[in-house]
Amino acid sequence: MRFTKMHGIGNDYVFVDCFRQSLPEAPETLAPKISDRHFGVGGDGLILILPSNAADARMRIFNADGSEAEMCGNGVRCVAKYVYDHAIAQKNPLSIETGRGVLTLYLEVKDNAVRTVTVDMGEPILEPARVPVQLSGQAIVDYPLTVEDLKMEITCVSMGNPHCVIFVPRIEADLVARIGPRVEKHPLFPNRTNVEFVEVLSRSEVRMRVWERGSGETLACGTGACAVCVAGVLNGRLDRKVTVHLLGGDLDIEWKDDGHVFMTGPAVEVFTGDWPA
Ligand code: ZDR
Repeated sequence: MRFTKMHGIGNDYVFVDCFRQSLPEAPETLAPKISDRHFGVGGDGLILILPSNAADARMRIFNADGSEAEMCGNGVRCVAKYVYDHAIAQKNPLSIETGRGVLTLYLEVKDNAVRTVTVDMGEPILEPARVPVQLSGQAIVDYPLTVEDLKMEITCVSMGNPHCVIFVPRIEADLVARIGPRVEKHPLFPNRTNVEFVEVLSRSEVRMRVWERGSGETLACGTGACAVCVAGVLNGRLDRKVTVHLLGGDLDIEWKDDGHVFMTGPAVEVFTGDWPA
């Protein structure tokens, strides 16, 4: 099986072009093996690029633990780059079908290759039952939660996949690995959740680290950066246009007045290879 290793600011995935071949085994069992950084190719998960009846291509994402997720912001930019650069569809904008519907992606192309992509990520989902989070109300904004010794306020946003955003004065070194998995698997979240820790630098700039559902700490999370922008507007800490600094680089996020969130960032192809069937 041919694969392509790609990343969006260090959030790296193994991509398989399913237009041209089929998988040697079920993605749920392939994802943990191929994502392993010592015994496999190495990555935060496995992403399949498939034909679609509704768009130029369809994406499916599997976390490193084999669970399937609805959406991946850094991954969908890479899918757009693959689809354009490998001439599956050389359109601009492109449409990609994901677990949260068909998204529109605007490409910045240089020397016939995609460099950066702006994705219309759609409207955030705030109703607790649809995030999902087991609390009541219109939206969960700065809800008090204590995990271990840490008193936090959580804001819950779905960008198709669930996010729990936590603003902190400083992201201490052990915070992500210590608190992240506890929040990911907290009984409040029936589908588990991705967890973002955020330090506000100004109303238009934040630093964030992420604990991803099913993959652990990663260098970046595109849907998470979008959720952080939305959460910061809801709790009054941020303007609608922010730069998010992640361990692997920066993303620009804007929650437009029409309700749609736009994410801009790079997509990079690193290498291709053969996975023995
Ligand atoms: C796939 C994911 N771990 C989940 O389970 O929802 C979220 C990953 C999001 C991804 N890193 C992104 O949006 O860039």
